[in-house]
Amino acid sequence: MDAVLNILMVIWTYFAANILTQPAFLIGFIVLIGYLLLKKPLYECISGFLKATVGYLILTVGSGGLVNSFRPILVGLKERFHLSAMVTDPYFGQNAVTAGIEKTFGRTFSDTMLLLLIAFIFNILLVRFKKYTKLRAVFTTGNVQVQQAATAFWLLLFCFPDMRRVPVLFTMGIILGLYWAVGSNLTVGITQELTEGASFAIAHQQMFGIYLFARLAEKFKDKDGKSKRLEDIELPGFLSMFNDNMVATSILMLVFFGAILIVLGPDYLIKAGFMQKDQSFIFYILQTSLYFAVYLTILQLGVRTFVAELTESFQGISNSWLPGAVPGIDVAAVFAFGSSNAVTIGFLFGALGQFLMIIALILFKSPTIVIAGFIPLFFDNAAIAVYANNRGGLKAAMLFPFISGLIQVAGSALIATWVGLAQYGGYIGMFDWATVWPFFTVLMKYAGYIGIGIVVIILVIIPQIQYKADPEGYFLVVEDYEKWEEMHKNKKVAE
Ligand code: ASC
Repeated sequence: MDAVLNILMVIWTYFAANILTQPAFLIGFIVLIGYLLLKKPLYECISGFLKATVGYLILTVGSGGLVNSFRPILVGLKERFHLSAMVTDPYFGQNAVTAGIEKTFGRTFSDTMLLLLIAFIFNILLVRFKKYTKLRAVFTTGNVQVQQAATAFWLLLFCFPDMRRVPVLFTMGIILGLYWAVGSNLTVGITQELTEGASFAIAHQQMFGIYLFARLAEKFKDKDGKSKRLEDIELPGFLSMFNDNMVATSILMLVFFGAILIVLGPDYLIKAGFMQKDQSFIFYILQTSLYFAVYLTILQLGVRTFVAELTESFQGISNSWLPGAVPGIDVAAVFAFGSSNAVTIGFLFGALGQFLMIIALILFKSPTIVIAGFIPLFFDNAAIAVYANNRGGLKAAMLFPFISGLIQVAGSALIATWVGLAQYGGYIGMFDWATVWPFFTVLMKYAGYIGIGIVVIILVIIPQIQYKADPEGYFLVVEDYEKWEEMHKNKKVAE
């Protein structure tokens, strides 16, 4: 019996380490299976697998390039001014958990893979029984699931320090599995609208945030339901150069990162190994800032390469195994839809919000000072702007990332100080983890096991409310987007 279990465990671990936590391959295999189920010729199945995997890997090059080039610049502020501050960044957050978990709770977290598998299977089952659960999306972004599992583990132990290994696994499997399914499901309708039926949802770290702001953005429509979106604006004269996304991104990033790099100064940049000794400071700034546009373009190419494959092949899976379901994928995928300038605007207004809140933390002598990490700053707020612009126009695309920026810093500082993670130097910092999860933590800390029950009930009810609000369109938006659009138009005319 033990031997069988061991073999199973080895297979699981292999699957989790190489596929489940590697979204490029998970998406690749989903495409392969989808095409096989559609009974396509084998060579088309293999082509699909390759295009999807290569496309996703290109996306990873783009988003990894952004993170690796711009994170050190922001974190550099901490080193340059010898600040004792916490960096909001999912990887710093994960490291902080690893560094502190043994000392704080006397535990190590070696069950990550097992937990991911439990939660993934639970997510699939929830979608399989969508007739009852009303859940339509499967979370496939394994790299962020690992970071979330680490943070959730800490939060749970903070509420229940004596909970043993198996109950911890079980509780987290249920709560995280539900959060993934419910959060991703929240983004189904708004993403279908944004992408005009590309049939995917978001599986990332700001799903509740995106949904909230996308809904609030509707308030910015004028009386005839229209909104002035970024793509509708044609700037005149010399400003017309901003109509071109690549030019606009380059100029804005030159100003933004140029200012930060000047504050850091050439001496520090050379000492820290960013800049070569004999390099011109001006050209260093120019090149570094322009790389933003370079990586953004790469990222968009990656998305365009795999999304078409995913849309087509997933029909194989939704025809047979998971009717009416969509895959939840990395939030960066939406940067290839809607207005590209929204991405830049969201990033900058998010930064404005975050910087203002950081100043407030300093002025009010907060025990925890935050250094704005690049990942929450960029990926959360750019995505919020893309959705807000699509539904409410330019003003929404500026206001909501700004508000999000304020909340990300304030929420992260509060929760990380309270649960004792701040002292280990990092917190995940993404929107949902500065809002939704602190709320869950309060519930569980003060209401104990009843709190766990309340969290589960809240999560279970959310898709039911969504369904009740639009029983006719709720599944149709996934199953037949064109028909849904038609219905929607007629409804608007009737109104
Ligand atoms: C995250 C994280 C990343 C990025 C990436 C965006 O939260 O951990 O590596 O965002 O998923 O494409």
